[in-house]
Amino acid sequence: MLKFDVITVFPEYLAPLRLSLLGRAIEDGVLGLDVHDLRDFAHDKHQTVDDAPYGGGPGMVMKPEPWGEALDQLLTPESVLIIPTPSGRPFTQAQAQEYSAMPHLVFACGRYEGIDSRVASHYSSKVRVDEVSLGDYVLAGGEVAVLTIVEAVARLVPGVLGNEVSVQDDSFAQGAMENLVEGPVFTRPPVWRELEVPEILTSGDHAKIAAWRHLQAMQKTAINRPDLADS
Ligand code: JCH
Repeated sequence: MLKFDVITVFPEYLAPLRLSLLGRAIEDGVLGLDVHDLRDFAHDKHQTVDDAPYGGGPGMVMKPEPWGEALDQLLTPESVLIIPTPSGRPFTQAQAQEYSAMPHLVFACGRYEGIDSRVASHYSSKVRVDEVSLGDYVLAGGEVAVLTIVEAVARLVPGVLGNEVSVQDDSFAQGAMENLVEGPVFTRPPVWRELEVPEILTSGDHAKIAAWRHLQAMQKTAINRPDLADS
């Protein structure tokens, strides 16, 4: 069973993880999820989690001590500690696949200007620590990144999706669709607001349909994702 632990100063931010697909998987015991309030690990009267940055500058930085208390309690040698940050390595589908086979993922959600860097340094000698970025834009904290990463990982865990083949040919899935985004998809009705479904999709010629879909995927990739280039 893949267990997720999330540490945050806004536990309610993670509530959507209990809806829909993931909520069912948690209920069924296919996934585990616990969300922890960082302030519960701060022992001063005001449960302080932030302080001014050494060296000056704007904003506040998260103090290391509450993180140490929380992580000492939650991490085991089998855990991976994932820290969302705009300065992390870009999160990819390949990484989602790797995480989906692991037993325990612990997420540290920063706020303010981030977490004192000694937290990542300290735990790097004990467990795998991945600093990950969702993309080149700045969020207000790690929570939304964790919603994204947990959803991307959880749907790859056998028994979560319910439809095991449909994860195979997703855009970005490694293998099946080599560096292509998915082309357009259609369902009933055959005509909607004068727009017709491409005739080939109703032809019943599965080889032709596959070739057409591949061409559509290549065209959409060239237009929307020239960075995926080559094949
Ligand atoms: C985060 C912030 C200015 C951080 C605090 C914790 C991740 N891909 C991605 N974008 N943004 C994040 C992210 C993750 C965790 C935290 N912030 C806000 C603001 C910073 O440096 C100038 C750093 C943002």
